[in-house]
Amino acid sequence: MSEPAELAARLIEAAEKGAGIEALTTTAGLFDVATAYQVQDAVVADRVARGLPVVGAKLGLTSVAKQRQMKVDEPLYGWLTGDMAIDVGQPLRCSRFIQPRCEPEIAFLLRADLEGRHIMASQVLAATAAVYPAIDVLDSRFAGYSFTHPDVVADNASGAGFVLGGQATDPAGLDLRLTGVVLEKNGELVATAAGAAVLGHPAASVAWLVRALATRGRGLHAGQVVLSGALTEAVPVSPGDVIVARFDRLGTIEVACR
Ligand code: 0L1
Ligand code: MG
Repeated sequence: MSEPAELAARLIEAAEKGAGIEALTTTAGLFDVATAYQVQDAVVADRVARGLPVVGAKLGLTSVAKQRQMKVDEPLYGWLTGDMAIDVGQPLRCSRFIQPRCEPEIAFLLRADLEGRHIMASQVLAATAAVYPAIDVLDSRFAGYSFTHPDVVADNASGAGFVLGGQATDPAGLDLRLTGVVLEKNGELVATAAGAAVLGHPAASVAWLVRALATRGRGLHAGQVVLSGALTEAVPVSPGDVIVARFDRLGTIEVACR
């Protein structure tokens, strides 16, 4: 098996060239999830070294449907860097990506640090300044999204971009399990779901992340954004597409692809 830094270099090069590569587990031998997070760390460290700071985190594979599809029973996480943020009203420039996909998520903006092995959803909600409707923009560095669980962990959970909607909502008094979403692509209904699709409760998903980070001596910080996981399947996008996610109570988010 190659060193984590060498595996990370392959992913960084794929992103820079805009060309998908074969799964690392196919071309470089099998590696476990712990090693995969070391590769991810090296990918993210490279971005930070290039002046692209970490601004938050994301969870993936949080729905039972997606876990079954991937034959795993664990979610995964990755990191959001400043260059991934697409402001509300800005277009999603597809040429920046290899094979972009969009999926609707509930985003948490933290007002307090969160760390510890015993954090639960209630503590996540208490540490949250506001929740937002969000679009997670995925872009696997593996051709055709063909990967194993360790591969996609190494690839920073397919993280590529994110958009936060323009409406901030205090989660107090909201039951995010019941927050419905209607996903449309080019005016056509694509999927519907509710917040409970995300590990039973989007705040429980963030709590899982905090506990997972604690096993590595890490945590989340005030001011960071956390994408709690997709409520629906991701939809492929190309120039000209318009993605709209209508959330009950949280508002609507629209992304125009160029
Ligand atoms: O945000 C996510 O759910 C990423 C999960 C990784 C699998 C994928 O690329 O769909
Ligand atoms: Mg996602």
